[in-house]
Amino acid sequence: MSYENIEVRTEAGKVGIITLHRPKALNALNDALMTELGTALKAFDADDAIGCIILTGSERAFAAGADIAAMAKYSFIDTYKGDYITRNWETIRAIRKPVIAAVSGFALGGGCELAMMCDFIIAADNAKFGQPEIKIGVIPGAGGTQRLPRAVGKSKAMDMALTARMMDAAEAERAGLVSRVVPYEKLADEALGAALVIAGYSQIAVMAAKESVNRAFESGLSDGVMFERRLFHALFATQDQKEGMDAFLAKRQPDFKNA
Ligand code: CO8
Repeated sequence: MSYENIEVRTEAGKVGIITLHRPKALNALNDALMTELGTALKAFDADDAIGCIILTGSERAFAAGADIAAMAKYSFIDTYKGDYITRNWETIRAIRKPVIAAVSGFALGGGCELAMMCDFIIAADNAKFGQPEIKIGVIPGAGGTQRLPRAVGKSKAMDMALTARMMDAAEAERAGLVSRVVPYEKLADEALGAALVIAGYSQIAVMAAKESVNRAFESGLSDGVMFERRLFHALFATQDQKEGMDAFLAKRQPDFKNA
């Protein structure tokens, strides 16, 4: 499959890497790009050999937001009825394998929201996060007002959504928006290293862990803990649980079969 707005490759046969590639518009997210991104994500998700996916951009921009030039002409009826802007944005939420966002440069508006839809964010030291939609007369539309406060708390989320100021990588790490910050030159290796670690584990356990952590944002504590417990119980039906525990006791490396 050939793409015009993204680049797609694999590493070590088990990590899928998707690079947003609209350099002239700082990777602004238009309908065509989001369609291609959804197709590529679904293809990696369906590929048994792939254990983890990395989503990244360029040094200057992960993505500077939804494409303002494409959006500017729409009326309320266009957006509400035709769903032109929003229709492709939810695909990433249905991906069951882990998706790591490797963010360098601007992650603004829909770009910040897209990064937050990934499972965790590794940032380069030049990363800048922001929800500046207020400056162009709108508000975040892909979950920014919901995921940002869950990540950084109400005060910082309000500050960013209301003033449109950007948060640098160091502040984003302190606030819990990103899991690690590395120099830009090390970003690709750091993300790949994390992805290879994940891809080395049992895919079933990895998917269960992702599902269970995500449940924390959808349920109360008791329901979430019960959901986790049932998934934990279910993993005892897998060969990988036997293999993982046997290997530990025999002091050898496990050989997971994803079964
Ligand atoms: N959309 C379209 N084009 C863009 C965008 C964008 N979001 N951001 C940058 N570009 C283009 C510029 O127009 C420019 O193009 P050209 O060279 O043809 O003039 C090129 O990229 C380079 O940009 P700048 O010259 O502006 O570069 P600077 O280094 O001076 O500034 C900034 C970089 C600060 C990132 C600046 O470009 C900027 O402020 N961009 C807009 C950021 C923004 O407002 N983002 C939010 C957009 S709204 C949104 O994301 C809503 C999400 C809702 C999703 C709903 C779906 C569910």
